[in-house]
Amino acid sequence: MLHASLSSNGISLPASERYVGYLAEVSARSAAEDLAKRQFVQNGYLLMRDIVDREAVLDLREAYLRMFGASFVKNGDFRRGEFSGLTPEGLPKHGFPGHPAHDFVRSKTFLDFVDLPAFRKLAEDLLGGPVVRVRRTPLRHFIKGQKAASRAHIDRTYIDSSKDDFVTLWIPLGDCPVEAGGLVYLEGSHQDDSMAAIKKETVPTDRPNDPRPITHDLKWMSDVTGKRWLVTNYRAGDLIAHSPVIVHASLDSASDLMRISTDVRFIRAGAACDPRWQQDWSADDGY
Ligand SMILES: O=C(O)CCC(=O)C(=O)O
Repeated sequence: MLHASLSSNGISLPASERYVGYLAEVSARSAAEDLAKRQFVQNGYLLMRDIVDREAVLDLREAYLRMFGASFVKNGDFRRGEFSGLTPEGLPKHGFPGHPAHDFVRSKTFLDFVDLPAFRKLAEDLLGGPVVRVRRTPLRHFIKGQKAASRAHIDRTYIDSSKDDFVTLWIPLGDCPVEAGGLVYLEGSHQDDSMAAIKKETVPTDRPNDPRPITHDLKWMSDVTGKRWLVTNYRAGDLIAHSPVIVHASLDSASDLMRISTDVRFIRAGAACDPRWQQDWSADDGY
């Protein structure tokens, strides 16, 4: 039982064992190890601890947050990155042109990070052959009190791909305890077609005109599937790889520590890549 009050998009998710569990961890240091590959196939995700240099991750967090000016973070501490409560005046919407995240994903600092050989190697080990990095790489940034989070979805709804040709690496850019609103996964959902049988009209949604997200109500999703949401306290240096068919979402941020993360995607070399994902990310691109 977690001693936290959890919600996603403002809807509460009971922190009981019925609704919430912990993500499995492997001690493997590389996805080339059989144990790691087996876990990825079995669970639909692979959580790896301390796989990226923690200081390099914090350097990236700092470089991004500095773009907002010193008053944005508590005590001027960009590496920790707690929200001061002060947002710069005239800030465009997150990731829209003119917002720091929009510039940052086009910067050498960011591209050097996402092009680290360790990420490519991990993807190659999981997909079992050469891969190409998908260019569109979102930078996520959630702040306490927004009651905004990623809705339950599978990646395949957003990017055309064959299930076995594609992998996402979700990388927290800083420590991200459960209450900071990291990524959560619906246990075993990569092996379950039951969602297809649920009539779309019965699904609660705060986006009736957008067929891509499944729902914003994680408790409902858990009730209807009988499955739990799996959480963890992510730390700078961790990453989680996931399959394009596992249902995932995120929790609302309820911590001063801002949740900043990126999702780096790889596709098997030679497989067709969705053309919409071959441009740099811009939050207004509609994809
Ligand atoms: O970081 C998020 O909130 C969403 C990320 C996501 O859905 C993904 O990496 O596939």
